[in-house]
Amino acid sequence: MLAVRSLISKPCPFLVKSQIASLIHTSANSHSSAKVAVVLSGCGVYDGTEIHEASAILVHLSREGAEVQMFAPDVTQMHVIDHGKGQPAEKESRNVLAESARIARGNITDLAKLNASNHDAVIFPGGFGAAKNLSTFAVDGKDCSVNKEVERILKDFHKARKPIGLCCISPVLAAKVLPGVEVTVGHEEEQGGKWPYAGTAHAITALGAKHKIKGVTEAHVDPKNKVVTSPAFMCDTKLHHIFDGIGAMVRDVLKLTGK
Ligand SMILES: *[C@@H]1O[C@H](CO)[C@@H](O)[C@H](O)[C@H]1NC(C)=O
Ligand SMILES: *[C@@H]1O[C@H](CO)[C@@H](O)[C@H](O)[C@H]1NC(C)=O
Ligand SMILES: CC(=O)N[C@H]1CO[C@H](CO)[C@@H](O)[C@@H]1O
Repeated sequence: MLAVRSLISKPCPFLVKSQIASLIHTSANSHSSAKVAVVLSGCGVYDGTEIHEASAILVHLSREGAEVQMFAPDVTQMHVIDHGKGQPAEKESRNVLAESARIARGNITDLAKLNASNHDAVIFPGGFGAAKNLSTFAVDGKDCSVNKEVERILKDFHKARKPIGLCCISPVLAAKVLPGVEVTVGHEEEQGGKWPYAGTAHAITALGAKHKIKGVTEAHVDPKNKVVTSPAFMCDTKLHHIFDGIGAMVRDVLKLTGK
């Protein structure tokens, strides 16, 4: 008892400051040299990219040493939602590329210019933009169509055997475009509100894909298709659990690049 307490309350005498710094450094950076494209769909959970998910992806990619370039389609948003009221702002119209530029701190490229041969992997954060602007899933469910550029990009990375990462609602894009792919959107039952969008798992199956049950801090890897998915905000939980699940997804994507 005494021994344990003294271990906790006293700083370890054998580690000098520089050693502590080098421990932190090695654990925090595995020096990936992968070039990763991140595809955004606006700015804000109800009409665009989920901002915390985009940020978590960028933090994890930065920590692992990857080189990032952000893209978004130059199209009008399906909706502009007043996020304070949770209702459409009827007379407003916004452009997906211009809104996504907010998250990219201005450094963003038209999705039409994304060429898979210039990147080692592609990652799609979630948010309703993926279901409203990158596809029509929010309106059409299993009968959805996918933005032509998004479809081209998913097929090109898949054909080139380059990994594709998706989280939250974005796995529906892969489910629609890549027949038989395995993805997760979390659990298949609501469990008293913990998984409010559990019905999406059934839509994934209806789209011809295979759904895999995963917890929020986990990622699922489909090694055959090199597709990596994590539930993120499909789960009603604390932000750090979502951050951790996205970290697992990012690391598995980077591992599959082999860089
Ligand atoms: C914008 O992103 C590109 C691609 O990642 C990078 O090469 C360039 O340095 C960035 N420009 C600025 C101003 O940050
Ligand atoms: C993509 O880049 C490769 C290599 O730079 C090039 O050969 C190819 O034509 C490009 N494709 C498109 C659609 O621009
Ligand atoms: C305004 C609008 O609805 N824009 C597009 C958002 O994205 C979907 C899917 O690509 C399109 O069908 C919409 O036209």
